[in-house]
Amino acid sequence: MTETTDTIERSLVLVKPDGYARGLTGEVLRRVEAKGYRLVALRVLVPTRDQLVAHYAEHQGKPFYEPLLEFMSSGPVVAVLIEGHRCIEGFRALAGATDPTAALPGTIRGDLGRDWGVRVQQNIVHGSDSPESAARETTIWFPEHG
Ligand code: DAT
Ligand code: MG
Repeated sequence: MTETTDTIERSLVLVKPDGYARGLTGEVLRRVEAKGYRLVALRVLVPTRDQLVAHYAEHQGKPFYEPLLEFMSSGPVVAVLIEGHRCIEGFRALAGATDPTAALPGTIRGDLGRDWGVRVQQNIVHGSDSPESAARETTIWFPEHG
């Protein structure tokens, strides 16, 4: 039997208002499941300002911060808790680079996103960038799983 000491990771994924409005939720979930990750929890909601301030605390004061909060509260998002070994790194690889123009074809942002000439990049998805971020973000979007 193969033994592993790895802890199974969880990552917090958001389908952002642009992805939801464009009907891309299914395509994002399809890619997550095709990769082999498990969906643990899923919720459709319009984020509150408090949730977004907590979620994007690291970006407070940056030029795109207010546009980012305005964009993220502009409509429903789909919050998804995913699970699997190294899924934090794995989902970031599926998502691609932050700038959807530079994101490689084959990635969610590269295949489905583009620049719309606005002050904040609308790039379809969010994914936690570390185990610490994943734990913090899980308490914001899925307190029952935090
Ligand atoms: P990521 O979502 O790839 O982790 P991030 O955490 O640095 O990127 O930024 C959060 C979001 O803010 C990002 O998804 C899009 C937007 N953003 C980041 N940098 C930006 C910039 N220089 N100009 C416009 N929007 C930006
Ligand atoms: Mg980030």
